[in-house]
Amino acid sequence: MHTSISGLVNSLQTQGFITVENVFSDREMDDFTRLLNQSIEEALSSESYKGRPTDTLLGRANDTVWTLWELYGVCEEGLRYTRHPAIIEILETALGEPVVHASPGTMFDKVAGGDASIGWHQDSFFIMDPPDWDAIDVSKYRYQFGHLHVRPNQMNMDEDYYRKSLIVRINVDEQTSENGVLRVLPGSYLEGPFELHGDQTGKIQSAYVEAHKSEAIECVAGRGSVTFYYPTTLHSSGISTAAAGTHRRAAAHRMRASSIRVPGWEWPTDWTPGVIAAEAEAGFDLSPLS
Ligand SMILES: O=C(O)CCC(=O)C(=O)O
Repeated sequence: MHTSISGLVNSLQTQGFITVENVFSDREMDDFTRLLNQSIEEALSSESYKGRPTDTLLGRANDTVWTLWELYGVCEEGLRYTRHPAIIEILETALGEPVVHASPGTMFDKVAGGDASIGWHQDSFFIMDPPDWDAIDVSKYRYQFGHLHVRPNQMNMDEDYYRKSLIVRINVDEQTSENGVLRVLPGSYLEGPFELHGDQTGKIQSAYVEAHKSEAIECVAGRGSVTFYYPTTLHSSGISTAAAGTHRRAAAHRMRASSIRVPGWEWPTDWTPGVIAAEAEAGFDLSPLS
């Protein structure tokens, strides 16, 4: 890598995000695209796919498929792309210890003609299980694929747990201003979750966005690059105005420091990568990085 790992991590900790170009070769991204297409086609061909209802597994934008939830749970062969040595090294250096999956990931595809756009938000939840399902009111949480999305004000935070986890976004296609690139507000992750500022209605976050939106950065990135960001980095993305047929795929998952424990909650144990620390895999073409 041209830039040192410590330089990258320093920039990540200052800005809240970084993009590392040329992590994957075109051949690797061709293969990942094939796996993603195969999962979507297989899911579309029946009402449920690998135990998940297709209509909740796939999200639509106009007549395009724009999200594939539970990405690495259903596209098992794609998991190896999360094990690239450079990805694991950056995560372990930034989080200071071995890392495990905090989410099975989602593929986001801004297909030209789709109307998918996302307003400014933080990814301020953890996917967790209660020790006793009968002891909680499930309606107070977002329930998805057998687990709960637990928000910062629904857990005891004796430190900012969101600084102990990072989103990894594999840019399977080029990300451009025209095709619905991810936008971020640099440094916003340092605010922590806005809900902990007493912001139950979103007003404080909106005021922050208004004051800082002129500083927004478009994460324009090449095919095969990887963007890392802290979950409380404010981010958004507009619709694609690119030429017909253009895809803008990105595969995003969250990794956490393996030692974090949230009092009163448990990490899901039904998917091995959420339990066993990730190790770098061999077999990647490391030449694009050198
Ligand atoms: O890929 C996108 O356009 C949006 C992704 C996003 O908002 C998220 O990962 O939370």
